[in-house]
Amino acid sequence: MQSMPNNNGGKGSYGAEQIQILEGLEGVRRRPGMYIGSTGPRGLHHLVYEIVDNSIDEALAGFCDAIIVTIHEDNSITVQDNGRGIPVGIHEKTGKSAVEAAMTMLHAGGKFGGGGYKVSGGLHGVGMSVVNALSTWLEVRIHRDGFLWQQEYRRGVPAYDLRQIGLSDRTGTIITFSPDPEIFEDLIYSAETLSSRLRELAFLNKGITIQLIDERVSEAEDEEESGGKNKRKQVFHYTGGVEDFVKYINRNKDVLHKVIYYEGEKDRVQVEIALQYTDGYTENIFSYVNNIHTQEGGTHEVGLKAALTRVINDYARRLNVLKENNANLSGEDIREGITAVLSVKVEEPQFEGQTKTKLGNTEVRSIVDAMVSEGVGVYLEEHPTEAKRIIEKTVQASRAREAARKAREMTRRKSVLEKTSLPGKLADCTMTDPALCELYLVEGDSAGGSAINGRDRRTQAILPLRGKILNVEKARLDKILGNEEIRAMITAMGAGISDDFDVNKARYHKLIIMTDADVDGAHIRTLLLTFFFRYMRPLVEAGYVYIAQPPLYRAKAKRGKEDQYLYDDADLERFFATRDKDKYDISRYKGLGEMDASELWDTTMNPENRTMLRVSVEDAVAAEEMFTVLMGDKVEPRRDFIQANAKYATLDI
Ligand code: 0RA
Repeated sequence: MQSMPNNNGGKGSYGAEQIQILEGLEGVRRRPGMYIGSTGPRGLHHLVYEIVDNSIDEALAGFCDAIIVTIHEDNSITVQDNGRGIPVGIHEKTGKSAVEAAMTMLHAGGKFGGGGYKVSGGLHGVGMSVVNALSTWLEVRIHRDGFLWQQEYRRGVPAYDLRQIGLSDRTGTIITFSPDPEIFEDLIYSAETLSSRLRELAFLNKGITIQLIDERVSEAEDEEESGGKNKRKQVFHYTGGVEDFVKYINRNKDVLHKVIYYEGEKDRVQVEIALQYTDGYTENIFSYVNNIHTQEGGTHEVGLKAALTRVINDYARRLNVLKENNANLSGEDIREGITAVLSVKVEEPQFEGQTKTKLGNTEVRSIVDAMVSEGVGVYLEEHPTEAKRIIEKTVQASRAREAARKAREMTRRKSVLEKTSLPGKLADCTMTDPALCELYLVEGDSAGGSAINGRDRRTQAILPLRGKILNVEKARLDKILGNEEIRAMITAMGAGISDDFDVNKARYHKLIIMTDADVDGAHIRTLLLTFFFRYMRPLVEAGYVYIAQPPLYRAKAKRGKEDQYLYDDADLERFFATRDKDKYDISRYKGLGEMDASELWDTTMNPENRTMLRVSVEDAVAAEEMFTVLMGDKVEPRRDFIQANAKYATLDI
């Protein structure tokens, strides 16, 4: 049995060690953004992932197979696992229990483990002490060595030494924490945000069972029909790993064959890859390193793409679909309609790039390349019918791409010849610094006219769009480039499209979608978002895409000066909670076109007082799913999605 914790830990001497710890925790509280990215919803949810990651590590080490995350009614969180339990023995150097060291010392986590390799860990990898420092209250309970142990902390500081509170015949760790309102802007947890990350973790770590329990949903409520979905308790458990992940992503799509799956390990790099072609046109590759979504790709993704291009071309030549004098199929042709999930686990990942989500380890490229060659190569050999279907698809893609290239060439040549290559309908702004410039996409010519008259012409450019734009989810690039509204947007933005889109060339750093507050407006907005998500995604990822919020009502006092714009029904209700409706003239705007130039400026466009929604791609898998469902061919899932989301007024990707 391990030694008992000494009980004069924090009390007797108040030495340099203790002061250092307090300073460390204080540093975290003073600059939380440095440790968890933000103090907004993202940072709040990051606290949960930080704790869960430790349990995942324990699972990867082979000692844990069940994790339960509970959102309590007061938005405190419990993360529970059946691992070995955080060690309770005394840490020699500090004289503290190992658990106290992990909870109070920055970067202490992981060090006290020894042996086994740590491949997981959050992006920031800051550990449990940061969660502790940012919680008003944290309690840890540990089943270990025959006892149940407990310790509590207040804003990171121990309330008492680790103590035994009972006997136990099992092992595991239970951590409960309450995020600090002094730190976080909003304390409400989103079950949806947590569930999509926990589901992802369950896919990426096959065999583990992860449960999410939302105690804010009453059991009675849970009994009711909720679209066949259990809202209080969700269980994620996948024995197929990333194969199940690809099935899940493609569940609403028409696929060309069963999922191709390969798993292997070389030089202590673990690789898991699953891929499947759909009859669609978009490429969806999700890559992960140590459970972290590598949004910017990296060496592992390069290895996957290179191998795929080579293997498919080799096979196409062998089938004689590609003749001796034909050029190779390009990588993009080969990836049209593909859904792939690549998960690698690497001991010492080097993360590079703007958001530190690009893998840099060069050795990983050839390892992934070799495994994909092997996996896909063998599959094609053993499944000639499916292989033929895949090759046919890539050849068609290649033909369409050639047509698109010609169409694009035309638009390019035009812009070289004519100096004024900007679209005729664009009312451009006079300033040229992209950081200061905004492009408004306005629904309809009449609202476009008001916007042009009402704008600040120095920084605000207006592009009126007529009618509905093309649904890009159902068209290939050549057809998309044939659409006038889309061409106008591409030339106005000036940064290209699709593979040659370069966000650094964007002529505006704010692209603002301004549509009517009705069903048609919402549809146009969705079409536009689909286009940006599919063909200018870096623009969305850079946070350059916004949605304008025009008011729905205007309440003008019949006597007196009060004149108030109200943005939705909740706003209206709030306003009249303390006022008498009979005493006001209330007008409801049916569309932007009903507003004159100065109204539009005052309510929606004036940077001093407007509110806008910034579109973000928090969760690429969820966004992908949303666009597939909203814009794709299948009617059933769309109806379900719209019904399930009918209560949400706004659209968030
Ligand atoms: C280091 C060593 C050992 C367990 C853990 C860390 C551990 C940490 C966490 C955090 C949440 N759940 C956890 N489960 C385990 C075990 C060392 C040993 O028993 O030899």
